Amino acid sequence: MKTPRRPKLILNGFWNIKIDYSDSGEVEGFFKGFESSDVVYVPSSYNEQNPLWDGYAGIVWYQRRFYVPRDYSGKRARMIFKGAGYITRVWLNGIFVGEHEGSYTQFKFDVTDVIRYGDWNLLVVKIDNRISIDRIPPGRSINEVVYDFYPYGGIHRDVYLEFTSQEYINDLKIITTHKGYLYAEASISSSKLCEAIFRLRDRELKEIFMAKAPCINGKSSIETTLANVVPWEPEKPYLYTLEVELVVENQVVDAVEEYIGFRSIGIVDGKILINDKPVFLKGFSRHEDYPITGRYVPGSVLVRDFYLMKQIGANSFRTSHYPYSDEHLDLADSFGMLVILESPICLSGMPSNDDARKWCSNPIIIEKALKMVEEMVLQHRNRPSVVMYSILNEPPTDLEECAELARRLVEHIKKLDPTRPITFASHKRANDKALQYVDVISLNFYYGWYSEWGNIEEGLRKALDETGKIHQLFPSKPIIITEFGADAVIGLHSEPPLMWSEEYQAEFLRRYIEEFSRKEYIHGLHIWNFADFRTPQNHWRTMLNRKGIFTRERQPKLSVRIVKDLFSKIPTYR
Ligand code: BDP
Repeated sequence: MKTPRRPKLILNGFWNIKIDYSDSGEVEGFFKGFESSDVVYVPSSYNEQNPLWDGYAGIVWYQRRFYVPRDYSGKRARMIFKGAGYITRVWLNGIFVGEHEGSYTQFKFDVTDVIRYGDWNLLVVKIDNRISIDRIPPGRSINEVVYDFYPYGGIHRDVYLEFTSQEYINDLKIITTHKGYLYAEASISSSKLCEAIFRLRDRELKEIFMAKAPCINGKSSIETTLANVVPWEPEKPYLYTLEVELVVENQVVDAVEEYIGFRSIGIVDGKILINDKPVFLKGFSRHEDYPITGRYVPGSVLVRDFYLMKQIGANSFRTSHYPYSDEHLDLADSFGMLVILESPICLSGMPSNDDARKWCSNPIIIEKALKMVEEMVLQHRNRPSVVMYSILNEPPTDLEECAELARRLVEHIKKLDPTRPITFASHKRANDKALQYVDVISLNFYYGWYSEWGNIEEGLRKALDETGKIHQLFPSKPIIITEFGADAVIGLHSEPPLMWSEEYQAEFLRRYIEEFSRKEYIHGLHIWNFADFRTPQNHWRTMLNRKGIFTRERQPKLSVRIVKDLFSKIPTYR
């Protein structure tokens, strides 16, 4: 939900920071304000902003002062964090206002009664980014995590204060089809009689539809079917604006909006249908990763990423391995990307079956996992670009306990949003007990890299063989290859193509794309990865995971030309 008409105080910028190695800050009263001349920039992870903080995953305190003009008093004030973590605890003027767990979804605290109007305010934030087995995703220490990406911490995304009247619109839920069906529902906080005005505007902001609906039990909704809408398509991502105004006692007291697209998704006869047409998802699994800014990718870099993806002929990506920022997904909506939105539950390298069983059946973990997928769905469910949810990455779902966790996640999301198919990225092949629960099967393959190394043809044969077997087990479920790739260090060349050279990566991707795109039961190919990204330190990484076809700074490797040539021959609809 977008709120351009609401007044805001942006709290990005330079803050003070203090590292709290012994977690003594709460006892020592840091929340009332602490002494420190160290500086950190928001939004961005803290780790790379000072070499001394690199390699630290623990507790840090952030603080800043800000002035709130007197004009805002009498309004309702909420402080919004678009993404911070892993655990964020917040104090305003020494008073605790709330806590949130998880780094990749937004959270809000009502601070109306704590703000000093016409005065300076002190905001203190405690970030707890300790790595532990009971967190999502789990780990033991900074270099011993079950996932292959650097555990950045901090206030990664924007922070601001937003003001509304006492009566306001809490949330919007929108459902459309490419045939012009529109359902829009506003959740409303108001104890007074009220109504909402829904207005749909085209790209030129011309009003093409208007309806009013009363507030009933905290909601106001409309349902209609419009003639002659322009559908949202990957090749022509037409966006309309839906504005909703809240009217109390004949006054418009709040207004919000959403960019919406008319599009439908379906799974029929083993195919993925967008607007009733079978689609092929070609693109990447990505990361939000950039030098120095860490888990925050600046808008200008995102724009470059989208142009690069488009120029290669990609129409799709997966938000591996966590929900991406609103800016990132806004661009996906406007560039026509078909997005698989993935939860932060990444379990690639669970140390042992015993650990995995305990983790998957722990009621506290299950509750957290359900909450995290719920927050992800509620934040992004109105986006035309989001065409599928991925609940997990590489879970040990050959184990009953983990398959049961997958089943519960599917059940929970289906209740929140029955309109989108669900998948997860599987690596347990035919032993995976959770494939039965999902609409689309997603498989990750590294044969020819982690096994059959140096022998692409042998690896490819194995990958094709295993995929064929899974297709036979689930003939009505579309299959996507959500990861396949090989590391290449830019500038390393070799004839014949040897591992780690640009040639080996290019050859690996060429052969996988050629063979898999021929199979009629394969409906998508996502290369691992769009760009190189930072990982924990270990003996199988050269600081970065180098499976990007672009470097971390977004410069092309040899593969880019090969992939572009192959992707451009695969039509979006087929
Ligand atoms: C897969 C994981 C991904 C890794 C990749 C790799 O899903 O997060 O980065 O392997 O090893 O298993 O490159």
